[in-house]
Amino acid sequence: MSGIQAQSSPPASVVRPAPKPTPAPTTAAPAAATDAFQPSKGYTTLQKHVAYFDTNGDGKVTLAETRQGLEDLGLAKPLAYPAALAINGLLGSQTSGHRTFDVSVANIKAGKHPSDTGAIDAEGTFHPEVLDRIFQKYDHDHSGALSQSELDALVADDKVDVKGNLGAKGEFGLLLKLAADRTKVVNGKTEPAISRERLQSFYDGTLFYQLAAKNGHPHPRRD
Ligand SMILES: [Ca+2]
Repeated sequence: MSGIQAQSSPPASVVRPAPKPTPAPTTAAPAAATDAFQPSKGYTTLQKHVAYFDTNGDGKVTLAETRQGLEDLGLAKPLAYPAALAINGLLGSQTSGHRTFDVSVANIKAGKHPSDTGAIDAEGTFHPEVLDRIFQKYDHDHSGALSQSELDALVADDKVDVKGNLGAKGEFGLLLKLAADRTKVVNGKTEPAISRERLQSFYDGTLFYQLAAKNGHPHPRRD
């Protein structure tokens, strides 16, 4: 008896299913075990937002990249370094899991704090309907823009923790400084304000790219 088993042929009456199309061979290397971006997976809105700062695309935002990114947005040099120190000092360790000033783009959702508005969910995806509710509640004159004091009221209402509350104040303060596109008169005082459209572009991750390009410093898009 031979050790090779004969292969039985299927009966002639069996109809074989049509062969499935074979996927085209790919030469792409398997994903490396790294927290660098994998663009094929698509970025969340929060990742797109922070990836603006990752100019060399290595998946980490260094202190120098944050400083440069802030300057490109129009922040004055003397303010950009302390702001970068605060941002990377807070988010570096939270997103990377060890003590570092490098912020992990892939894991930026770990840097979210409980005192935020909820317009970006835990996975880093933007929900426009939350922005609608924010405007219904805080845009008191229905002008389609939120002023400094209206944003202050929003941040105060969202306060859950002290650190997150300070972070939220800092974020909106910086946002108004860099991106205010309206003014509003509140209690007889003119305040800087940000329009619904602009706030939406902040949340959907496209605002920073637009502002820097307008300032003559285009950053590579990460989509
Ligand atoms: Ca980088």
